Amino acid sequence: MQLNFAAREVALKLVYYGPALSGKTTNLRALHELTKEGSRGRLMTLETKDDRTLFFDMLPLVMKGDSANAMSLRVKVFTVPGQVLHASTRRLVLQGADGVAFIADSQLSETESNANSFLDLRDNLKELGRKVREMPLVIQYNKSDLPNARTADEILKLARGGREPVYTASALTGVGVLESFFGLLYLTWMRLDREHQLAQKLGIPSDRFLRMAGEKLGVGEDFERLLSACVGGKFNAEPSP
Ligand SMILES: Nc1nc2c(ncn2[C@@H]2O[C@H](COP(=O)(O)OP(=O)(O)OP(=O)(O)O)[C@@H](O)[C@H]2O)c(=O)[nH]1
Ligand SMILES: [Mg+2]
Repeated sequence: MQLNFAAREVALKLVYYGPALSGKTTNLRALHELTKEGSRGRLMTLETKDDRTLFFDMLPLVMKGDSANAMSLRVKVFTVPGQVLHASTRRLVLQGADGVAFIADSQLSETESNANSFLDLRDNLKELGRKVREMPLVIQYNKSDLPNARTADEILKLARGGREPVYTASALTGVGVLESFFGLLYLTWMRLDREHQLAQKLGIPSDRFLRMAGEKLGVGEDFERLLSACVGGKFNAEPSP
């Protein structure tokens, strides 16, 4: 997080992590589509010819304060390149992250690459002197539309076995994209508020945060619904370590 009182701005960094081809870039494209012009900047993507991210993607979002004196919230959403060979780039992108969305591939055949990528996330955080358990984290099972995807029952079992909010998604059509994003944004906000009294600094009470963020991003959604859209239906904003 960066707090810049002179510019009246708080900047957060969210990172979409996960194995190659799980749909991280696709999530960012959908997020870009679903947010309104004026609150979103240009989506930067850098890909090779087969949809593979070479370095990273980045989508800047801004939630402007209501008056000249009010603080604005700027969120930069990054993706890492999932291909194994880009390990050092992933660590670079992960640096300074305030929250992570782990985009897993729902296909049963991808179980091992999901697990390997999660270990890679843990190792990279460790290298940066941070712990995966202490990072605001949501898990998304993407590509749920594919025929060999895990069933809802299987994902529910996985969700019950962990502390993090879990979402199912089909990012190609935008399903589950906002739910995962706002889940992560809220989790990150709650954490930073506990550590840095963000609500007080920005003058936004935490119970109004999500609604405000949604309005500024032009997302006309019922936020109770967004939060309860995680697998199992109960959003845990303060997962205990
Ligand atoms: N059927 C289906 N295909 C998807 C979905 N999400 C992404 N894809 C496809 O999967 C391929 C890879 O998607 P990307 O978003 O580029 O994957 P990535 O995670 O950014 O991959 P790297 O950059 O290599 O790490 C593309 O052809 C997408 O169109 C989904 O929900 N369902
Ligand atoms: Mg990509």
